[in-house]
Amino acid sequence: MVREITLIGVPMDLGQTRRGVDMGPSAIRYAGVIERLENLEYEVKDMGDIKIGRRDSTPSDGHDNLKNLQEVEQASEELARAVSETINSKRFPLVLGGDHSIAIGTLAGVAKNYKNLGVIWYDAHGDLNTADTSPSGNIHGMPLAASLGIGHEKLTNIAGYAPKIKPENVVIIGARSLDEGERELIKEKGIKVFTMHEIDRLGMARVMEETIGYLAGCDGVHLSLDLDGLDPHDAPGVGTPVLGGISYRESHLAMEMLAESEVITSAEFVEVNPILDERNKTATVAVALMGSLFGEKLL
Ligand code: Z70
Ligand code: MN
Ligand code: MN
Ligand code: MN
Repeated sequence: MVREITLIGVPMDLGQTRRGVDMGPSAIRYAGVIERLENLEYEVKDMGDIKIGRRDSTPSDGHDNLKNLQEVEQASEELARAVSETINSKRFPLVLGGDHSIAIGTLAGVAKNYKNLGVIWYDAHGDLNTADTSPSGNIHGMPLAASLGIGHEKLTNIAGYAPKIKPENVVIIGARSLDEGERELIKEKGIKVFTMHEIDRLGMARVMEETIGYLAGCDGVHLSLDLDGLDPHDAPGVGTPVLGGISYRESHLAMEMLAESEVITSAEFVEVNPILDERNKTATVAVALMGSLFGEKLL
């Protein structure tokens, strides 16, 4: 693992309609992310936050089912530049959200630096909607589709190229709330998904072994971790809690196995909403998982 980490905060809340997720980066910093990583002997630089536009500041101009499209597009371009510059200076980009729409910009910045990027999408949701299939018009339900080159050109073409990733290089872990259009896309593209059913049946250790094996041909692997992948008992501070999720312990095991395999080359932790949280529990869980991802050991 690269020993130099750059933190990039993205106080984005325009990809969905609940307020408060824009405070996610602050909550994660308050939970001690820098100290946690410095204790593991990383050199950590916090570059601060990407600027986010105002909610509903532009008319929808016909993009009826893409809320705040213009502002999401602008922030994604800026984030993509920051992430790519980080990788160019041989540092590990650790992106703090913000809602999951930020993955569009993160992946735009990451993928241009790899020939065959893998992605682990740790989430209760597939985030595989487009304006045509989305039940909500919320762009945070679309970033994986956009990164695959599917959806509105303003979202698929961030940083001037598309697609960012290939369907055969994606693994979704923790899915338990998929919309009909997402199910169809998963089947059509043959995307690898470990739903909660497979996690319960196989156990997290086997799921992670298979995930790491499945992505073995990739020259980099991005971890996109939505805190709602965890069970709401363990991570209550998220906008869209879904019962029956991945436990705190299973999540630590997953991060520890990723650390041991040394496959992860960039990461983001998203959807932390301190307004909906219990005493900053979810940000604290996020930081604890980062500890394991970056090599913290129990003994
Ligand atoms: C639903 C939609 C979603 C995150 C909720 C929900 C999507 N499939 N994504 N929370 N992170 O509106 O598209
Ligand atoms: Mn437009
Ligand atoms: Mn998500
Ligand atoms: Mn989600």
